[in-house]
Amino acid sequence: MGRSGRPPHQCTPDGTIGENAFFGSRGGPGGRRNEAPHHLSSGKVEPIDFDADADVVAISFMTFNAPRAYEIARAFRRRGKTVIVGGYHPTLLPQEAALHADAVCVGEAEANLPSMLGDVRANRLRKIYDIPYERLEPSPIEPHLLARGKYAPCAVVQATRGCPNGCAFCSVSAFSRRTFKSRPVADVVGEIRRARTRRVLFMDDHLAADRAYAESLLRALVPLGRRWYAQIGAGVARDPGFLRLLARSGCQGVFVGFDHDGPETFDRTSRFLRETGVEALQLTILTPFPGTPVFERMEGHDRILREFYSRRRTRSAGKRSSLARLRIASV
Ligand code: B12
Ligand code: SF4
Repeated sequence: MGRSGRPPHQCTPDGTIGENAFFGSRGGPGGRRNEAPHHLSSGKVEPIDFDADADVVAISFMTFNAPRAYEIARAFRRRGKTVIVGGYHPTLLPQEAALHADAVCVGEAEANLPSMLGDVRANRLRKIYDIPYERLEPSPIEPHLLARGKYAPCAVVQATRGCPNGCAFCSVSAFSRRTFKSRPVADVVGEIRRARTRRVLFMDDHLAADRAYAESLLRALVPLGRRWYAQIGAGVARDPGFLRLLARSGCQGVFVGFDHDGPETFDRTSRFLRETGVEALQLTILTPFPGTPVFERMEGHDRILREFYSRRRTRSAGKRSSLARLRIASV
């Protein structure tokens, strides 16, 4: 439970950057400027400290919270802070994000953040940074940068990034340009061993996309005795050997996704739910995310309403009178 008495629901951000990260002028040892990040927070969990003692504010956001992220960026820039942004939405619509920030990271922070901070220091910050990153060595989050008790008490780990499947509606394949990469198993296991919690949440999009890699990771997890959760393609259900290995390695649950179209979807879904007794359910409508083939197709047919960006809440998508235009939405 968090200090507020409510369960902490927000995962600790993985990788190098939080939803808001402050880099800056807090004195380091001997009064030297300290350019390491000094606070990571989620705007949904903690109030944002607009007067933070920072030179650079880094903001990460998805499409659904872009309008709020732009408000936050404006507020910091009014206070003279340098604002850099990254994440799914800025990567997929960098020109739009550049209107609201001093610099935009397209893709992964591991490749771009050092150049961005170096250029801030040298007073030559550019608008867009798009340095590709071939490896996968995410920096584990430094726990002291997060407020204690406010985030879910589990280790957040990423073993693989990307997904080779290329579903037309999915931002992951748009972001990763359909690439898939994995970390050495020993590296992942080392990070999990060092984590102080027993629970582990993998941020991977499809942990079993490379079955041989997944099997070697699972075998290495067996002796650790951790309890873990991940997203995995439903196809593994057809492989009893893999399912046994999942169970032995400490897997407590997997998130699987199904996409259906057509009026029979509702009956099929409700029958499936009754038969399988799934424990957690997230139902979403088809959302045309920027950068995806679905978005391109709908935009080509003039079915995207741009007013999304001027609205705070967009909870509906679907037919709009006979025009059948779709609003970009997040549910
Ligand atoms: C775990 C997860 C969740 C969790 C936890 C979310 C959380 N807020 O902590 C849960 C299940 C709650 C969730 C919910 C939702 N999610 Co989600 N989620 C993910 C998932 C699988 C991993 C996120 C993650 O931590 N990745 C690891 C980090 C390291 O990656 P990253 O954030 O992209 O950061 C890297 C770069 O982008 C870059 N970067 C990021 N920020 C910044 C900032 C700066 C300044 C710089 C320099 C670089 C930089 O560097 C990082 C390291 O390389 C992603 C898919 C994915 N692979 O990322 C989907 C994803 C982000 N989710 C998505 C969506 C749509 C949602 C929901 C809106 C779904 C819904 N309809 O309700 C909700 C929103 C909930 C909320 N209020 O936050 C979409 C976003 C699409 C988009 N275009 O915006 C994704 C991409 C999934 C998909 N298949 O499309 N989600
Ligand atoms: S399998 Fe999942 S993660 Fe991979 S492209 Fe399709 S929806 Fe995205």
